[in-house]
Amino acid sequence: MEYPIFVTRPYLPPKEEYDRLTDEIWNNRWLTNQGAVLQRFEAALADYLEVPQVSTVVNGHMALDIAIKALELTGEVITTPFTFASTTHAIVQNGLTPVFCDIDEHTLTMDVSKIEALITERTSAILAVHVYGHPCDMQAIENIAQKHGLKVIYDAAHAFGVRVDGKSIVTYGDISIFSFHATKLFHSVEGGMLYARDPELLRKCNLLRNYGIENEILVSSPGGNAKMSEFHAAMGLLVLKRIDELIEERRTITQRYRENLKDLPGLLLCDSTAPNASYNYAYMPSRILPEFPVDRDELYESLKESGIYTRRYFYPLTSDFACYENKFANAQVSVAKMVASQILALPIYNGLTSEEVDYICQCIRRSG
Ligand code: T4K
Repeated sequence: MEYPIFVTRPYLPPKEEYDRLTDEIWNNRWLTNQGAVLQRFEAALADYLEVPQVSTVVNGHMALDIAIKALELTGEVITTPFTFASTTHAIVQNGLTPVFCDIDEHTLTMDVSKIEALITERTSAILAVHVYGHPCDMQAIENIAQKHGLKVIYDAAHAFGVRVDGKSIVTYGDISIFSFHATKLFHSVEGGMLYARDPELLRKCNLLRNYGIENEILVSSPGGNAKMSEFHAAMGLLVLKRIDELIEERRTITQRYRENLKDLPGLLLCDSTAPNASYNYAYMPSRILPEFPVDRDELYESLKESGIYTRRYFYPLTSDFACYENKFANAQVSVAKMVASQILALPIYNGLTSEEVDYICQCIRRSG
């Protein structure tokens, strides 16, 4: 067994394969700015996702930033506080106001029945998150957005490989984004991607990742630099080759957890896969309910003493971050607050062995 056991570990492809691609990069002497490897990576992604083209970027956060800029959002954006810092910060960093919607206790995504009450004349968009890779109620969000003339961005950072009604989850909303961070099921060390069904909008995203440069003399928008390098694209290409096997291995790990912990009172393994969606087994979130003998933080500490580093994804809520100094204290997010106080993401990654899962489960049982 490998100690400590982290909440996640990046999958690494065979080193020789990466070496072959870096040799190619060396020979080309072309390191970034839409090089040959990146073009192959984008083509492979488009092929896997069954879309005409995609726009890769340096990370998921910049993908969100570009999505907000490309859609020219203004005023208020309705969003979830039960997410990683990036989602809320991207809104705030663009001079917009996040308006927090509570979450559904079962799916842990935005409670769509509470969105309309939050819409004002300043609302320009809904930025929803497919938390842990579980799809939001996209039909309801689409209906609300159409009725009120709002744009929709999906933060699909956790949802690579998920399909809804037979289509990649990235094809929904005005723009969807992925994160390809090292801690993700699918990664390119650092990286991210945008997709927009409207080719003009996707073109705008492409321009925004490269200073708005159309050609050597025409600069059409004040964009920044969010281009992915050849080295990152090389890693992405190699991980993508194996993505289906990686998802399958995680499915087996998830099943073992479920089998081991199924009759443990007070510990709920979150499972909210919609009947019309596939799942990618990106995370192993659990909720430590009041009937469990110890609370979430006590369990977190006791597992740490046994060398198991779980994470409280997502606690605290982003609306409670110190940097926002009670700005959002009035947000009506009681379900999100309760879930954030109970949530514990258990280790899951490619290479986590059955023995390690059994050990983690034994330690959980012993703590209780
Ligand atoms: N939207 C959502 C909903 C997101 O969850 C995220 C990112 C984003 C947007 C933004 O996407 P990016 O800009 O990041 O592409 C991690 C990731 O850094 C972050 O990508 C991810 N969400 C978030 C949920 O998790 P931390 O601060 O928890 O990472 P860290 O460094 O503590 O790593 C977690 C564990 O992983 C470590 O304890 C050990 C292991 N690890 C980590 C790294 C980096 C390794 O074994 N090897 C490694 O190289 O945020």
